[in-house]
Amino acid sequence: MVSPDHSGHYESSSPMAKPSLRNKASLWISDGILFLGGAFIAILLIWSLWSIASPSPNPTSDFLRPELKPREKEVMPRVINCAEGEAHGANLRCDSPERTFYDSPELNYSIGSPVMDWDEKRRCWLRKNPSFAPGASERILMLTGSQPSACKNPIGDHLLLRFFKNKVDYSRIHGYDIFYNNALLHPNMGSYWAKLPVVRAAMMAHPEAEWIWWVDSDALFTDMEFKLPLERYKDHNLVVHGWAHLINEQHSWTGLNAGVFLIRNCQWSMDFMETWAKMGPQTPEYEKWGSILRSTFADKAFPESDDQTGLAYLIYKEKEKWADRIYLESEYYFEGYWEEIVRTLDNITERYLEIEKKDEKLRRRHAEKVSEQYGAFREEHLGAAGYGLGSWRRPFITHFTGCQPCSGNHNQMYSGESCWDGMTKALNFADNQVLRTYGFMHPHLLDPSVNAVPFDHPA
Ligand SMILES: *[C@@H]1O[C@H](CO)[C@@H](O)[C@H](O)[C@H]1NC(C)=O
Ligand SMILES: *[C@@H]1O[C@H](CO)[C@@H](O)[C@H](O)[C@H]1NC(C)=O
Ligand SMILES: [Mn+2]
Repeated sequence: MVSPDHSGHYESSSPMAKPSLRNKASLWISDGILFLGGAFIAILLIWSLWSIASPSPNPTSDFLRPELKPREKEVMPRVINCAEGEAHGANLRCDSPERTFYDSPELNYSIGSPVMDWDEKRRCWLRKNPSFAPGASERILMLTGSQPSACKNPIGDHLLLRFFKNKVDYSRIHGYDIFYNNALLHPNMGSYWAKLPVVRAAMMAHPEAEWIWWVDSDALFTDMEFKLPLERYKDHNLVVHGWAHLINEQHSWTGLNAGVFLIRNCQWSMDFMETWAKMGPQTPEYEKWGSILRSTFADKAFPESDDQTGLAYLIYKEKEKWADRIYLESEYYFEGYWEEIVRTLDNITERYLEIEKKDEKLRRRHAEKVSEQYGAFREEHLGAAGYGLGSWRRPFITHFTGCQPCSGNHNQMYSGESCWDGMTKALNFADNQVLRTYGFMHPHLLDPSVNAVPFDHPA
């Protein structure tokens, strides 16, 4: 086992983490039924909206609308009204002239200087910028990033580009904003600690977003259609992939994974981030925390305090204070260990092709903008697929824990080749779901070339 690589800022929250046990079949089943029930209702709802909205579009009348004005007229200055955007979506050209938290001289974006009354400050900003209010309670900002310098691995920057493209694709398909950071926002919080200052700053830069979704640079979406079941998290402020008994009873530092998390943009999260960050390398307590964490979580592989074990510690030791608001998601691949996933991708491709052969509406050509509709259609066929390990559903997020694309370091449990081939396979698996809306697909998962898609004439 190699030691954690501190040059790989942002890469892999638990650089050399071992796979954790994740066969909680009985838990899945009860949660699964709830979730499927919800999914079924959602499909019914979308279906009924669809049937109302779809009758006889009139292409000619929609096409060259006479009220479209010449461009010159639009650049004329106008009186700006912040409410104006409401009917048409967010107004990006208006900031309320009234004071908001941004005008306070005490404003500070850094860890170590927590904001007070954040919930009220956010609400107040939204009141003054009302075009952002519709949909605010479900709005998601995705965050990811990598180190400030070039990658040591010769193909590292190329891999990071592809991992980022995948997140951009997912975000575009679902209408989420995304921010990629590659500056070290706190000089002493490098490596896996670097994401905390980014999340903190993004909370303040995005008062319009309810959720901040951190996704590591070495994780990718392998189901471009699946959406976070936000309704399930309505009473929680932080969601991570994890298993309570592995943390609280087995005291395993891999009882959760901190490389992907969803955190609510609220005061609780401000406070939680401060507490969590107090275990980091920027504090005089860093060494002390290293030994506390290692004595509490016996399987922790290296002596330095790390964000993942720190999070597990807060869940285990400060239940009333924090854990009640932390949702340990274990039903689906909120993030999943690549080694157990990559080998299933060919079979999953086959299963999905079979479904499409049976259902003509899934083969219909469509605009990328309406992709969520087709995700809902496909869900009708996935009832028996299950979720997580052993399922033939596309895994939601595949995480290359233990393979560092940028530094090129990897856990000695596997070869570098298996890491880079696995990444290529997963990236192409995801890209096929995107490219097909553009009329093309990779013929197989290790082939960089593409073929035109024969939609209604399956080969
Ligand atoms: C913000 O707070 C941090 C931590 O308390 C401090 O080091 C920094 O100087 C502050 N920055 C500004 C611009 O006040
Ligand atoms: C893929 O499917 C084949 C045929 O059904 C099966 O024999 C094989 O074990 C499956 N592979 C994996 C990794 O699930
Ligand atoms: Mn990672």
